[in-house]
Amino acid sequence: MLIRSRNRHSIGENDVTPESVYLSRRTFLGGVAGIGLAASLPRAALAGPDYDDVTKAKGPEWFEAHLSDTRWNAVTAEEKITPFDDATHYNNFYEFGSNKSDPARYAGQLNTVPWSVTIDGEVGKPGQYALENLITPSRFEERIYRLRCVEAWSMVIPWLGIPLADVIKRAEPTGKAKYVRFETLEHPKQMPGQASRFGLIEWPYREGLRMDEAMHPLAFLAVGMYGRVLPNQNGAPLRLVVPWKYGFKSIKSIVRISLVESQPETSWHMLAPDEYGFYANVNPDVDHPRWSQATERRLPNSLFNPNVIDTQPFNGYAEDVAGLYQGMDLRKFY
Ligand SMILES: Nc1nc2c(c(=O)[nH]1)N[C@H]1C(S)=C(S)[C@@H](COP(=O)(O)O)O[C@H]1N2
Ligand SMILES: [Mo]
Repeated sequence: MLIRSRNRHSIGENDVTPESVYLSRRTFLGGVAGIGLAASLPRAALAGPDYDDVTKAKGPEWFEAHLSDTRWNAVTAEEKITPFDDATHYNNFYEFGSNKSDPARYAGQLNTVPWSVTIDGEVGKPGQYALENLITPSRFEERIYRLRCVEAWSMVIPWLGIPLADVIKRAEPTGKAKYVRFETLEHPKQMPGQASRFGLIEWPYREGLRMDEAMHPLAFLAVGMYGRVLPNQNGAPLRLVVPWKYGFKSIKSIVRISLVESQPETSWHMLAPDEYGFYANVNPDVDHPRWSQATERRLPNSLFNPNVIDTQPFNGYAEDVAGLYQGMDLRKFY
């Protein structure tokens, strides 16, 4: 099994900053859950983390009910979790505008309840599924992942959701299913960026994965983050998270998942094929034509503390995913 708690750098009792105490507790819980002993933990420990800087918000009833059976810390990152305020006020979601502050300002207009997702193409069980019916057959998991944008900034976010593979398996892909194609809602009334004449993207926003990428245990469908329902600006009510790829692959507010035979068109690739590839694996050795990808700004940062760190191959998940690309020229398939 490829998923395990990343406690290689587990923190000792003697590190006394509140941050590291916090992290070591989380790493411990992750490790225990990872080897199947969670049932023997005291109930309080199973209640899940308390992200105290978070603006709490209740999700739909099914979401709140399903939370109590979450597998917390299913995957953890060694780094500090990005403050909630940064993760929700520095966003890319062009449906609401192209400035980083636009999604927080305008995404409240998006109506996410009720929500349904069409599953079609090369599947035995096509249909239009209410979001809750798509998600609740699986247990919620918390995945603390690095998110690395192609623009060379990054964050660490605790997502809540289920493995993408669960949804795909339940749809019963046929032998012809080679790729998975995703589509965001198109609704110019609620998504003012789609009504703008200056938009660059041909709506709806679309993304795709190769079948083996989509079935990889790290590929994730998020419905929440920081222990609560997903804020609209982060892609409510359903978004993809593919932690080893540039952020633009992690499509938000998904309404359609299609299993298809050939490689689908994807939004950023359509817009600038020389700059954004279909694969978009995080790679410090292959620069964007206009900037280096060797380093990244880890948020939060400032002029006085730029907080620049080295970018890792596959965003630090090489051990788990490099095998998917064996024999491929990653300069050609960027
Ligand atoms: N539908 C849609 N999905 C999207 C985008 C978008 O503009 N529209 N932006 C992408 C980009 S470029 C990034 S970096 C991430 C940002 O996710 P975050 O705002 O939750 O950090 O969302 C991705 N998903
Ligand atoms: Mo991005």
